[in-house]
Amino acid sequence: MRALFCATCLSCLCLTSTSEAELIANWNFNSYDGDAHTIAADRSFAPGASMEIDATWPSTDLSASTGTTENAFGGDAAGSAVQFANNANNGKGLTMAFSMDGWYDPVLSFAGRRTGNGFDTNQLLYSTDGVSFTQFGGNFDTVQGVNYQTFSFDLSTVNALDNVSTAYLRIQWDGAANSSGTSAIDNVQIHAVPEPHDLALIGLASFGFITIRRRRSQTQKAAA
Ligand SMILES: [Ca+2]
Ligand SMILES: [Ca+2]
Ligand SMILES: [Ca+2]
Repeated sequence: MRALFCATCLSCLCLTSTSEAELIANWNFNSYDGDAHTIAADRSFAPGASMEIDATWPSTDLSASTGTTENAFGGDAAGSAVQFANNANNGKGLTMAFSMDGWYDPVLSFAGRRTGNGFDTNQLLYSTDGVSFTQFGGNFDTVQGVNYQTFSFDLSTVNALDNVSTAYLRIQWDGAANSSGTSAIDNVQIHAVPEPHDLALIGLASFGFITIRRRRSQTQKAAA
């Protein structure tokens, strides 16, 4: 009974030690050329995390704006940010694709800012197939100003994203008032929690069980 209890304790300890969220994808845009629609992640736990700006968004309405260290990961320089412009693009956006295989409870964060006439009625959407998207939470505003602010979205309640081979997060811009309206984002980070390794748990629990059995048998021998 005691052995079983201790084995359970070990399992709990193991679960606790692996429950820290870790970075699984990150874009700092410091090498963004101001035109490209496909932007590879600067850091990605599983290779291939990518950001795709809608093909219908003209390159002339994309630019490399001044970046920021707000929400920067690992001491990244401010460098550039990607800037989206023009109310003609209201309703278009960008989609990030990344692996959630072995991960759960994703959290998205980024630094954002906009001009007074920029995109102020934006949506975050998620998908597990890249085709059918569901809005997460209400509309959000990237807040007018020169200074960037950090925006964070905790998607841990969206269990459909847990452990999927490819998860999709989409930022859809809307509400720009005229052609000079812009929003810019920098330092996109996606964190998630690693799934506990079942085999490791079983192994550790067994180890605890054997150790306790051995200790008990030694105690019994000493008492005899
Ligand atoms: Ca451009
Ligand atoms: Ca940057
Ligand atoms: Ca979850």
